[in-house]
Amino acid sequence: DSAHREMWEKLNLDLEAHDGLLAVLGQFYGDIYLSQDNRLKGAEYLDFVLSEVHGLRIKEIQDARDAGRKVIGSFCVFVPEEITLAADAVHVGLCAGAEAGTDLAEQMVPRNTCALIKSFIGFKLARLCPFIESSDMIVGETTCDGKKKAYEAFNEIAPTYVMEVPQTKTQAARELWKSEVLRYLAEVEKLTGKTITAEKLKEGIRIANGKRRALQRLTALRAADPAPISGRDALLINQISFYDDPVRFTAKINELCDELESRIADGKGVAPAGTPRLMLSGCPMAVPNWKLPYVVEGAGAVIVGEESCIGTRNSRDLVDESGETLEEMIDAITDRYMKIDCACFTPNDERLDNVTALAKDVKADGVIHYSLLFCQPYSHEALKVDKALQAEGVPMLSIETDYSMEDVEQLKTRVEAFVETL
Ligand code: BJ8
Repeated sequence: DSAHREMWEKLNLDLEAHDGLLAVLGQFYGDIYLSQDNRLKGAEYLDFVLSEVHGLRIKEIQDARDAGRKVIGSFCVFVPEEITLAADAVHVGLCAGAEAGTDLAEQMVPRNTCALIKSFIGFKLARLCPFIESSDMIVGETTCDGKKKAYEAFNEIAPTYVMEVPQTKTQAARELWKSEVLRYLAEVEKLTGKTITAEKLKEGIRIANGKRRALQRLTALRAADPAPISGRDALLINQISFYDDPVRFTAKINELCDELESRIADGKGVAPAGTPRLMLSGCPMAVPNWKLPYVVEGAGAVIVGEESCIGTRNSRDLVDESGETLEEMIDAITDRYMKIDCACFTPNDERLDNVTALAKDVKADGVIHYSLLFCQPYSHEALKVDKALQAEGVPMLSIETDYSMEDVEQLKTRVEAFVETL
């Protein structure tokens, strides 16, 4: 409507290109989401949030800014949301999952850069993302080489604060990470003009853990056969967790889980019992990257888990809530984030344990490993994950792709062939 257009204009979006993006997104959403059978009642919340992701949610964020709150945008689950929340700031994810702006992005980063990086740079250059334009601070991090170097370039168009994420899990690495957590806390205090007290941080930890607990509950319920929720909807829930207000999100997802529980009690699901169950593992799928789930669930399988940062890697570990002093809570936050098993770490054997454990927990018949083209860390680990799963008797299909739709038919053929062997 016109109020939204006025808001987008103020944010300096390219209105025409943005209209085009929303039209494509709407079409996609209709084809991939609204066409599903046996959808949950709780999916109305997902449809609403997605339809208003650039509308009402941005309006809320602008209202928060008008009331003096700051907005912090990040690209990685290493940026501690607890600290953002403790300063009464809004924490949003900026990763992007669409091809828009790729040509522009290739003027700033090499062509052989993964689609996720090209997408966020492209969204900025093409003036398409109201979240980037609403951010008072953008936080990058030293994870993979692609991102590290991309933030240097990105910094020229959007000032970017970079956190140094260590590459190992040694004691020295933990010390480095703790000092980075403290440096982030100081930066957030400077940005917001607020002092982060023990009480405020405790509240931030409680809110972030609440969100994780709701997602953990969802993960556990997906072990049921028949699967009570589609992989597409579960992925969307994980994607929305980066955009919506965390307290509202937690309440809505817990309601949705109540609905799942009664479905399971009634023996109902989105696909008949015995439908092949697949788990995805690998790179994050940022909104609106629904390509692979759409292909997989179109091939007669159902997705029952996502081992990725837009999935269990972001919800598996809680921050210990027993700390009372600021120092104790900072230590608890440091330790929780050091458990993240991103492929950027070396060695990263705990990921192999986590993948095999999750595959068992959600009763997956097979795993599809998903790497974005040109993603070194996850492409390498695909080989290790395959071996680890083989040892457990779980078959795996390795897929490398990007955001383009050109390989959809080829992916279908491969996934269908894999599903037939299960
Ligand atoms: S903690 S997974 S969110 S870095 S796909 S940009 S790795 S070349 S996204 Fe990630 Fe944080 Fe790790 Fe998670 Fe590089 Fe690979 Fe691209 Fe990637």
